[in-house]
Amino acid sequence: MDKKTVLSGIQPSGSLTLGNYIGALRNFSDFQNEYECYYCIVDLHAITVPQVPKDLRKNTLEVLALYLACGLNPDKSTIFIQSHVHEHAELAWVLNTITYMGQLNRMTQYKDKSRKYNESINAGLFTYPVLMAADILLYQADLVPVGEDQRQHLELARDLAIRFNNKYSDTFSIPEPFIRSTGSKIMSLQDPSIKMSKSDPDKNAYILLLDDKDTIYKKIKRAVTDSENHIDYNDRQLGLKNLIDIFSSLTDKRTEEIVEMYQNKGYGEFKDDLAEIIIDCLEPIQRRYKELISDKEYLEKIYSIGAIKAERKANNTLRKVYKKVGFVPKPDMIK
Ligand code: ATP
Ligand code: LTN
Repeated sequence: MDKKTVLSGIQPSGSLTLGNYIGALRNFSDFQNEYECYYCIVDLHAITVPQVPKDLRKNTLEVLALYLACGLNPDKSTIFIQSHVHEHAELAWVLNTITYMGQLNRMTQYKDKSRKYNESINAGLFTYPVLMAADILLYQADLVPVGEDQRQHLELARDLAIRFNNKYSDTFSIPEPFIRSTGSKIMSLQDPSIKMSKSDPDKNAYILLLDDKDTIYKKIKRAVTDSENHIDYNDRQLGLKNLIDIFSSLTDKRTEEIVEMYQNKGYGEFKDDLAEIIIDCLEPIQRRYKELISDKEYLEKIYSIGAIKAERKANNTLRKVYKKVGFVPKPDMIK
């Protein structure tokens, strides 16, 4: 029987956070043995908000090295850079023509980001979810591991696949999100009502996968809690709830177990232990990352092979799409 397909992507819009890791990246390697996997670094998405070109280039390689350091195996998964496969932008164009403005207007990530970057809102930020649908549908993905914040975008990708299939005949697989019940939305350490985000201007709001031990320790110590001085997991103590979620995600202990463990203990002891857990989890990743990031030749080899493999599959889908919408096939001699 044919293997099912998994696809996901992360933007190289900054250094990756513990939220990116718990919500998305740490799940990626779990699929490698049973599924045909495609993991991309979505640089076309990243330029929908202002980027400094040399930082974008650096962050793209950093995300690639972190993919590998977190266990992605290039012999099993296709790992590539989105802008190397031109089919993404081309399918996005076709999908734009079957997307309703009203649907895009309802997207909460667009609303949030347009508020945040109110001086430089561009059309790309508005059509961002259509490009994401193209990423997914080009590879006929069945499953898309993401954090909770991407659920609405996944719904749009499904909707566009169904609409295209109904209009032109069966073309795309209908993708499902893979979102875990714990850890799918890690919140800011400074404001537990908003999600931890790599583009937060407050550095204390997030932990980076590449933060050193002291920084991790300090950031956890400074994380906002409350004055109840009692360890519990509820919606009144949101800061603490978020820290317990992080603890639970990294240890596989249930939240009730953690509350029980710290019953007669203070926040200080809980935070010390949590910082230790995060440091122990990130230490091997950072070690492997350091080796990889200094080997530019190896990284180039990985993304070159990835681009060739990805393009093969993407082109196959795009050719079908172009034919179905009525474009004249390109003659062999100019392919
Ligand atoms: P930006 O701040 O630039 O918008 P981001 O940190 O939100 O970026 P993305 O690159 O857009 O991250 O997301 C990559 C993956 O990480 C997505 O699957 C997303 O759902 C997941 N993710 C991002 N932030 C969190 C979080 N705080 N908790 C859980 N998952 C997250
Ligand atoms: N939109 C996602 C990043 C992203 C993605 C994808 C995730 C772009 N294309 C395809 C999964 C599949 C985000 O903002 N986190």
